[in-house]
Amino acid sequence: MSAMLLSVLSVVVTILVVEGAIGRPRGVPLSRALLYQPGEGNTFKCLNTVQEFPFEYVNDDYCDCDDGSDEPGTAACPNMKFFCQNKGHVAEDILSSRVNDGYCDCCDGSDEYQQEKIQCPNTCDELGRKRREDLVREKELRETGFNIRKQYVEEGLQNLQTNKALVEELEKSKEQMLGERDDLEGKKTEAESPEKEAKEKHEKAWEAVKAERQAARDKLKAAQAFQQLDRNRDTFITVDEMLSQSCFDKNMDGSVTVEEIKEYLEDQEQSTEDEFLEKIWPNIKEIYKPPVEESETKGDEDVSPPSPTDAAAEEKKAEEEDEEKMPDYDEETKRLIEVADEARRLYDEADKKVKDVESQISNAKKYLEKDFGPENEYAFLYNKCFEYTEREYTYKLCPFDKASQRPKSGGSETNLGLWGHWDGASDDKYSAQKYEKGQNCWNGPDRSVKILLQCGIENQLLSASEPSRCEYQFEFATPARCTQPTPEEYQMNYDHDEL
Ligand code: MAN
Repeated sequence: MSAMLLSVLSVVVTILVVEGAIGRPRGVPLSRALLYQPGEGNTFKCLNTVQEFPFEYVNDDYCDCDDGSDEPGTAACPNMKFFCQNKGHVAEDILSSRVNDGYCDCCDGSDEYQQEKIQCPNTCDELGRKRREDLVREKELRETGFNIRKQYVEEGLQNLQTNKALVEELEKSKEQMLGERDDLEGKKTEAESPEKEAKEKHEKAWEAVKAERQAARDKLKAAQAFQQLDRNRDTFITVDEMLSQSCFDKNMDGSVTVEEIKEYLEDQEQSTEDEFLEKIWPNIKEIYKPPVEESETKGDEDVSPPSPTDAAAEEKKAEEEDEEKMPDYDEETKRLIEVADEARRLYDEADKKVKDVESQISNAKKYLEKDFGPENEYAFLYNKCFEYTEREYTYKLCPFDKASQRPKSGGSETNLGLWGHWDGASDDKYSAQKYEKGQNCWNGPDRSVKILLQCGIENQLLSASEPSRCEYQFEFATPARCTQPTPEEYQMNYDHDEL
């Protein structure tokens, strides 16, 4: 072919492959346009290899350069990028394999330039308009959120200062309260000592009375037993008289023997009443049962109304019970008790005040110890809870405290985890939180939740899921997460370099 013809052809091909007024081959972004200018002698130098070809080889649908750079606008070279200009919307790179594959990838339709396969309408203006509207909305949302966040920061700072001042103030009051409590404790001890003494004196006297009564009752019982056992009324109790009483069957073999009786009778044949009261009764009083009278052996069918004897017995029993009750303290002891009661009341009151103030200090300190974000912007969420209900469960998040789950159908709440730490990536630590050490999962880990935070104009639990068994993930929107939209961020989006 003559040089003249070649040069004409080259111009024609160049015109064919170059698009736009700036003149660059199809599929090349503006930023790389200079690399696709015909070189000396109308050559193209492959971008990453030392190969060189006539410029008309660019986009001739045949892969010449080993790095594929000669085919930016066709599918000829594998794994290359095709640049869609997408005027009116956002430019993008697509895989070169998608060029002319019969599917519209670029909104400007430039990837399907062989129109016999498919005709792609240019939807960039429409998409661009929608996107710009979305961006305006997003920007507004971020601005609104950021303004709320500013209030949170202010409030967080105020709360921080208030709590700091509160702790100082409470610590001071606590000192004073401790002094007052010590004082009242001294007064209490002072009042309790005579009270204790007087009460003990009264109780001791009562113990003595009780012991005396018991002794008298015992003596009476002993005398009655003597009368019961002395069957022939000769003022002696003999071995024979005792032999008939089954309660003396010491070894419980069914018969009472002389030896058994003699053991109780201190080896004697008989005993006088005095001797019985003094020596024999202590031996038998635990096992002695009065002989059963004829009338008492009657069957159960005898259900006659209580006899006057029964009523008397009841009365006696009541009297005895009354006798068992300690009489009221004397007037002086009562006065001492009253004085001590009042001292105790005052002390308890002061003690309660100390405990209350301690609990307030501990709460305020807990607040101060928490990391509520770089500007305390998350402090606003402390002591608040948020819920999200899905198909099966209602999930609850109380930021900086705990997360839980309860079945919609009723039933108890499951602890999914307690506040652990901030859990975002190292360059964005405050973008996520971790709640951990929740209720153990059967045959699994302790339940835990990761909270992904996003900007929103309201504090809201947006979703809850369980990506892995007993490991949950919540999405939470909050103004605290909104950063100020920078002009650059939105500039870049509106004024695309290819527009
Ligand atoms: C409960 C819930 C579930 C969890 C299972 C694990 O049903 O806490 O979220 O997957 O226990 O056994």
